[in-house]
Amino acid sequence: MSKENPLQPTENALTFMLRLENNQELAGECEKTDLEGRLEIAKNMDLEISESELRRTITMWDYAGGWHKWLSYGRIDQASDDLPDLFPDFQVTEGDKKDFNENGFLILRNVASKEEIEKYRPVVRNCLELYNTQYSHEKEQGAFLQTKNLRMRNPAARKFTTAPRFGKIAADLLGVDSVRIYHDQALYKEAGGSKTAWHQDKLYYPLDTDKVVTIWLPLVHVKREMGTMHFAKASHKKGYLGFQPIGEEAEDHFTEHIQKQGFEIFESPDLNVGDATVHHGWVLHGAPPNLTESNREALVIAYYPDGTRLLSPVNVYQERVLKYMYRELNPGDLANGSTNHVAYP
Ligand SMILES: O=C(O)CCC(=O)C(=O)O
Ligand SMILES: [Fe+2]
Repeated sequence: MSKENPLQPTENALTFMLRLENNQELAGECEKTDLEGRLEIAKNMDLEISESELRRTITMWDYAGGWHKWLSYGRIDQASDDLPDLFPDFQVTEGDKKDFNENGFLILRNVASKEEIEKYRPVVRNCLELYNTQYSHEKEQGAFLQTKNLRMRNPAARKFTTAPRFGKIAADLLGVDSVRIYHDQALYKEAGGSKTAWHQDKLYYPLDTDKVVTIWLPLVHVKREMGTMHFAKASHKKGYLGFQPIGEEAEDHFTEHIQKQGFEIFESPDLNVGDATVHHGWVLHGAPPNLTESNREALVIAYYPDGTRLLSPVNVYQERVLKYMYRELNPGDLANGSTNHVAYP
């Protein structure tokens, strides 16, 4: 991920967004001005925020979908009517379930048709173009572009990321009747974009369950050199491996850990449009840089069982998630926040 760590919002920007939500008069003032004016208003409230901090915070943390109006970009209300329904008609086999439980990841072929993915690809691209904050023209090399919570942006994106086809795959692999979406995210590794360090996803999630699964769905044909994922086989069985937020340090730490533990590394093969990989919340995973001239376009969706409860946060990331994503809830409550849609059934 980029050096700035795009997962990190700033407290000031988050505080400003929450105040706008809870104060109509202030929101009215902000509506009358432009981005610069809004940053000036924040400054007068003792909240010093840079434009890029505000953009990044809104891009990554706008769970309810109401904050992006504070960027100059506006929003797109793309309709969903002419987009294909992705019915829950993909069969996960008993062998798939066994492999997933044993290894902590899985390659699934043809979860969608090429036509289906091609219809949705521009929808995801639109969201990225409007909301992403770190385009490569601002950098020397290609960036790793991340835009979260597309389902909150417009009906077209929602139809894709909340599709029951993907929800059923998650439910079947977790062995539960019903799943909710933790988040969805467009992850575009531009040509030259850097590697994804080894990490465990569940580190960030204040959820009282080990049953977390992410579907990683490429929107273009991806070759190994573009940065398909790699996994440390069966590492999910060890559970939490320590506070190692994604970054250079975690990369070094886990590289050594993998060697010591003797975990076999599985490199995901080339994936066709319509294929996907799936990984467990505790499995160690990462991806190489994009060494090609094309963008590696992918969408990821993370799920957990409906009925899961919230944990007391054990790190700063989980604290933020509780405060800003599950904002109407407390530790011990069911993790059924209004933005965590039931994706299946
Ligand atoms: O796309 C990548 O390179 C990383 C994705 C990832 O870590 C995830 O989906 O959990
Ligand atoms: Fe991950």
